[in-house]
Amino acid sequence: MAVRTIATIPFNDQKPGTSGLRKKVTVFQQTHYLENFVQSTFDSLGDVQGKVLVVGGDGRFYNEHAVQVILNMAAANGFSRAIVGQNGLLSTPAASCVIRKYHAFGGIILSASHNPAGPNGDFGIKYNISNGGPAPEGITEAIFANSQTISNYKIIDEATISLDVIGTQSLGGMTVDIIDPVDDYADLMAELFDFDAISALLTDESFQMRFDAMHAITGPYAKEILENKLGAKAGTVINGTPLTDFGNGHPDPNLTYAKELVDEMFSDNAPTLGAASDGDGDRNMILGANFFVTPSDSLAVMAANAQSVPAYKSGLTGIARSMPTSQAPDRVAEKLGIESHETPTGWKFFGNLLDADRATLCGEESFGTGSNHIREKDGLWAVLFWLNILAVRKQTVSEIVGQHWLEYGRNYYTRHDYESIPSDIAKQLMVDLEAKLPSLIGRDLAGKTVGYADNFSYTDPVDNSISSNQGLRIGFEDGSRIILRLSGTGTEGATLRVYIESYEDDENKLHQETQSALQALISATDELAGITSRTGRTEPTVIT
Ligand code: VG1
Ligand code: CO
Repeated sequence: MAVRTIATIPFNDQKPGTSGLRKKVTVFQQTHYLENFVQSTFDSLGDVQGKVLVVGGDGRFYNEHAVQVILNMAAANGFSRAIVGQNGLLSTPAASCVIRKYHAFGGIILSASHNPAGPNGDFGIKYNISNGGPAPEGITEAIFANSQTISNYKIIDEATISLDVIGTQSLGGMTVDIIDPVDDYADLMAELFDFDAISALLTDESFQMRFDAMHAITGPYAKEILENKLGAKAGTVINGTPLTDFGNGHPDPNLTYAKELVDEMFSDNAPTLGAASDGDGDRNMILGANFFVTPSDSLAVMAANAQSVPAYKSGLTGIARSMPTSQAPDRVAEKLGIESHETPTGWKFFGNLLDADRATLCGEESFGTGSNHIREKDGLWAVLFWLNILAVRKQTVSEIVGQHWLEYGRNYYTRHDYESIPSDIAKQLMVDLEAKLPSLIGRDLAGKTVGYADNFSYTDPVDNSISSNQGLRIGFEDGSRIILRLSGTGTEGATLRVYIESYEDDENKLHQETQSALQALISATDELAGITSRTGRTEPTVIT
């Protein structure tokens, strides 16, 4: 098949954000738009002749079309083999697993995670490197630079692969292997966890579990692993058939968007464990009966109980969390005498720490937890980790977290999101607040003394690369923090994220309602940054 070189001109908006390039489907549907980004990606990788590429996505609208285009371009650019999930599907963690297992050169993941899907929804694309993790900033910057000067791309004459047929096909000299999207991932999970113990728990009459796949990619993974392999009762997995528009939902596993699950978990007959995952399967929410585990606490509890899980029995080398994630995991690291790391938002910053074995568990407040088993956050892995802990400790979720607070104290934590505010207002708010920061140090705010106030900058301890402008933070002498940053994954206006944390170790104050416990800091933030006065919003769009 002939390789064609197609002339094109740059689009000025192809800068990858926190997790790849995310735009409206209609933006991706512009002539050459997808092709430009794919060629810019390939051109940032050096010689790809003879290399292996993994391709798959979360199954949203435009997924299959994009997979066909990418395969035709990969063949034209000289890749020798592509490994593709059946029907173009691979959850983000499964893609990471497959890249590592088959020693691929890298992978392209098609996902806009939890952002709504469908013809009027969002689409996304990102490149992962050979360790299975998101491309570091050096590569994403090179991709953007290439996209600004691109003048042509390479593609073979239109050819279509049968994505539904497992097995080997050939495309313009490139081998295409269509694999089962679940098998490799399910095998890895069986290696990490005590499946016998989890199975005994799930088949116990007194134990009830509900997993909400939110009409997105984790349905087939959860059904295979929880119901088929581990014997959970049929119906444990709800909304388990992936739909190209995610059933018009917003598959973000949090208290607002996972409403069906949350309603059941806060009802009189609540199951013992509730969990949900997001559009591409890398996020997780954990709930007990009438109890919500914050993602920050979840990471801390997992770290403190890691010895219950076969893969982590021999100990953790360190724990890494993103900067806005609460400091609860740091306390566990301190007690275990292991390193703790604070990185900018986005999983790409954990890659070096995991590769250098300086962190075993990682997490973000945005419902992301993971470990060195792959290089992405991993929703079902986190659920299996909790099941393994429950199977060993034989206590409820709320008992386990309650005991954790008694031992370590509690980091009250909330995130307030203000979505779709005009970009210029959001940017000005950040500029003005940053200008105020130096004058805040030493001052009293919400009855607490400010210890530091800055714009977070991170120096990677492994390769010494510096990532600056990663969020404004105001830290108090008692450990409380206020953090503000703008989202790097949205596709409409700007999303302002406000993260608030305080620490409590008085035994009698461990069970307050979160928003009331943090009220003084919440009000102080509004006053300081002028959120209501500038945006006209009197309350956040989403509170997690
Ligand atoms: C958000 C989260 C961040 C996460 C990223 C990708 O980024 O805050 O923690 O890594 O989404 O997650 P931002 O820039 O919008 O705050 V996923 O599940 O959307 O791939
Ligand atoms: Co996601």
